[in-house]
Amino acid sequence: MRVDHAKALAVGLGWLTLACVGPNPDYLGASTGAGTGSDGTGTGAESGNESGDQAGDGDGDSGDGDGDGDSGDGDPPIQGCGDGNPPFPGDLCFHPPTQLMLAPFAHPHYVGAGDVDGDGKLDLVSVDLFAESAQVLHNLGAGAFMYVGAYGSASNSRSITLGDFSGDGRPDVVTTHGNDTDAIGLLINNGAGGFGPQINTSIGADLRDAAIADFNHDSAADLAVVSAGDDEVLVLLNNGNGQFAGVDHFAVPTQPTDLVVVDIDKDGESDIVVVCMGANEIAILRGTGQGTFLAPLTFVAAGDGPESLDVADFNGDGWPDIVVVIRGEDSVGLALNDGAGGLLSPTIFGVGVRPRSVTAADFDADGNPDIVSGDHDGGTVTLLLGDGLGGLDFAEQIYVGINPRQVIAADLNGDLAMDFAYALHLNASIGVVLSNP
Ligand SMILES: [Ca+2]
Ligand SMILES: [Ca+2]
Ligand SMILES: [Ca+2]
Ligand SMILES: [Ca+2]
Repeated sequence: MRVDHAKALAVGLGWLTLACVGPNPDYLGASTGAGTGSDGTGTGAESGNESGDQAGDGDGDSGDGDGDGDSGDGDPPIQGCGDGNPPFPGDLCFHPPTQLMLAPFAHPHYVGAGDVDGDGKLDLVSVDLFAESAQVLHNLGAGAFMYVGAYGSASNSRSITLGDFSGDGRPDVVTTHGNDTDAIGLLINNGAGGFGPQINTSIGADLRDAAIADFNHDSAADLAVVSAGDDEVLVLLNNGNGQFAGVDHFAVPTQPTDLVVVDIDKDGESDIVVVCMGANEIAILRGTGQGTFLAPLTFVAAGDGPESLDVADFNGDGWPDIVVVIRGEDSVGLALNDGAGGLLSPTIFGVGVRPRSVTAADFDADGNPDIVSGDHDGGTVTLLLGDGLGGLDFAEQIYVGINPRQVIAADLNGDLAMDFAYALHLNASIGVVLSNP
C-alpha cells in the first residue's frame, strides 16, 4: 500500500529526540541524487557517501573538518535531527516507537491510512484477524491520535484497503475475509469521520490482500482481490456509485497472498503483480485497459515463502521494480524490472526474523525509495535504505513489540518526512514510529 504525503505544513515537535540517526556528514556535501522514486525520474545518488560516520550515529567523528557543524571549524551547517526544519536529503530521524491503543478486545493484524474525517490529516484504520470490525484512530495533528470507534462486522479479516468507491471524495474501506465468509466487506464513509454498515459479499475462497485502481478508464475505483483458496485474482468493476458489476476471475500460481497495481510494462494500462506464497513465485497479469487481464506469462521464483510485496523504481531507470518479503528466509528480495515489463530474479537482502510485510517509501528524503519490513516473529521493523542503483543498505532495526504484522508508510505527523505504522495484534494497538527531521 502506498500513501501520499499529507499536505500539511511542517510542525515542530517538542518530543524526545532519542531514536535519531544521521545525517551522514560526507553525504551532505556530496549528494546529487535528485530522483523522486517510483515515478521513474530518479537519477540515483552517486557513490562516495559511504565513508564518514561509520557508527551511523550522526554525530560525526572527532577532529577538524568533522562535519559536525560546530561554529568556527569551517564546516558547513548541517541539518540535524529535531531541528524543526523540513527533511533534508539524508535525514533519517525518528522519535521512539509509540503505541496507539484500540479497544481492549482488539487484535489488529492489518492497518491502512487515509483522511477519513476530511480534515487534511491522515487517519489510521485497522482491522482484526479474529474480532470483527474496522477500528478508527483520528489524527489530531503533530503525531497525536484518538480512538473513535469500531465499524462493521465480518470475521477472519485478511486485509484492509482504503479508497473512494462512492465518488464523494472521502475514503471508504474494503476488508477481505478468509475461510468462513470468503467475503469482501465494503464500508462507505459516513461523512462524519466514520463508516456506515458493512456490506459483505462472498466472492471467492480465502481472500487475502486487495488493491484499488481504475482498470477500465471510467474514473471509478475498481477492486482487485487475491483468492488464496482458488488461486485467482478477482477483479470487480465499479459502476460508479460503489456498486460492483460482477466478479471476473484470472488464474495465477498457487496461494496468492498480496498484489500491487502498477503499469509494469509502461504501455499505459494498469497491470497486477501478485505474489504467490504456495508457488514461491511472483506473477504478472497484464491489463488490457478494459478491466480484463491477459493470462500471466511472467513467473519469477521468489524464495521460500514470499508473502507481501510493494513497488518502486529502485534503480532509477524509470521502470517499476518489485520488493517482496520472504518469510522463510528472513529477507526481502528486490526484483528489478528487465526494461521490457518483466522481472529479473530477485536480489536478497536480510531483515529481521520471519518478516511478513514490506512497504517501500523514501524515509531519508534523498529521492531513492527505501523499504521497511515488519519482522513478525522478531518483534522488530527493519529499515533498509535504497542506494538508487538497485541495492539496499541496512540502516536500523527497531524493536517495536511482539509480533508486528502489517507495516505501512505515510507522513502521519505532517512534517513532510515519512513515518511508519504497524499492527500489533497481541497488544491491541497500532504502533507508530514518527519522523523527527
Ligand atoms: Ca501495462
Ligand atoms: Ca527500475
Ligand atoms: Ca531514500
Ligand atoms: Ca512525518
